[in-house]
Formats: sequence, structure tokens, C-alpha cells
Amino acid sequence: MKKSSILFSTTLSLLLFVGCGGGSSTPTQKKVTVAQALLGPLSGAKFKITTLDGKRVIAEGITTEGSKTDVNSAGLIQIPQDVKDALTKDLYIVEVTGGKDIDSDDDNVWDANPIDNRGSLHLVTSGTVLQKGSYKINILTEIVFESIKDRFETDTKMQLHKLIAQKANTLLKSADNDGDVNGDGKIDGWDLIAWSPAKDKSKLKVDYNSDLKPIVDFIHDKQDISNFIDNLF
Ligand SMILES: [Ca+2]
Ligand SMILES: [Ca+2]
Repeated sequence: MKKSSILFSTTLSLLLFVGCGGGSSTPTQKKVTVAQALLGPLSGAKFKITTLDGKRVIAEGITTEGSKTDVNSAGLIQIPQDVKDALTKDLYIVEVTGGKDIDSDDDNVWDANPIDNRGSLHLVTSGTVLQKGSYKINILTEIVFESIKDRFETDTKMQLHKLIAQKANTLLKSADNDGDVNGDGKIDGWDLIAWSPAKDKSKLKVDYNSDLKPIVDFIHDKQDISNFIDNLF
């Protein structure tokens, strides 16, 4: 091979490699759902999954825009299969910002005029929860995240799980009074991530319209929700 064609071929390989976007995933690798972001479902929002200290980004991308008819097809957080497989029992932060809320009236029908979301939602949970692929990042996970984020550096994983369960018991009715979203007989973090605004408002101990809807509106407008959080707990 001539020198010039060797050079060309090397440059081409480099370009192809760069074209893959780096990282461990190949362009052909299938993406799988790890959670759904919703106030109403947040279509086309930016998402980022990081370690609990925020220092390492595990995955980032855009939530699914969805089918324009099925609200459950929008707001899905999808990551490459190998990235999902590499998640551990450690705690991770999922952050979702922007996008369009395609069902802001929570009636499970795609809104004629989806509203812009400017703020962010968060979820702190273990990698094994994300691997199950069927849970939600919602207004409850955001409220709990905001109320415990100052403890991430000081508390153990066990203490944080306990704290999340305590907050869940403040937000949801007791298990024997219809608050048990996932039906396992107790109220804890699992109920927060199973909770859907379209079907589970009756399970709240707090009042959705007076306590939570104003927070949803503030997030849509990217305003500071800390005063609301202080009043809730
Ligand atoms: Ca709707
Ligand atoms: Ca439960």
C-alpha cells in the first residue's frame, strides 16, 4: 500500500472511531428503558444519570418523545444495554431537565397543547431499581430528593434508604388506608417510584391540588421549590 493510501486509511478509521461517539457503546447497541420521567410525561427532556457524588456521569441523553397518542410511550429514559447491566447496588442520581409535559392535566390523554417544562426532576435510587426498568421519576421523588440531598455526603446508603422511607410515610397514606402504591404491605421508597399522578392521587396523605400542584407549576417555570419542601416536612 502506498504511503498516502495508508495515511488515508488510518484517517478514515479514526473518523469512523470518533463517529461512534466514544464510550463503550457501539452505535448498533440496543437502548433499554430504565425509568419514566413524569409530571405528566416529560417528552424530549434532557436526562443524566450520575454517581451519588455527582462526579461520574453514567449515561445521558434525551427522553423519548413518544407516539403522540400513548402517554406511556413518552418520557422514557433509555440507555445502552451494557451501561444498564453495569449498574450496581450503589445509589445513583437521575436528573431530568426541560422537555414538554404532554399530559399536564394527568388524565392519561395526550394534551392538545403540551406545555414547556423548564425545571428539573430528580430521583435518588439504587442501580438495581433502574435495572428493573419500570419505575418513575416524579414529583414525589423530586420532593424527597430536595429534602435529603444535603445528607448524601454524610449518611450511609442504609441511612438514606431509611430517610427516604420516612419521607414516603409523610407523603403517602398508611398501608392499611390505601397508601400502599406497590401493594407490598408497607410504605417506603418503592411506593414513591411506583406512584403515578394519573392514577394514584388518592393514595397521598398530602393534598395534591393544594400541596403538590403548586410545586409542579414551580418546576414547569424553573422556580425555587425549597419553601414548599420546608412546609411539607
Ligand atoms: Ca391530558
Ligand atoms: Ca409499599
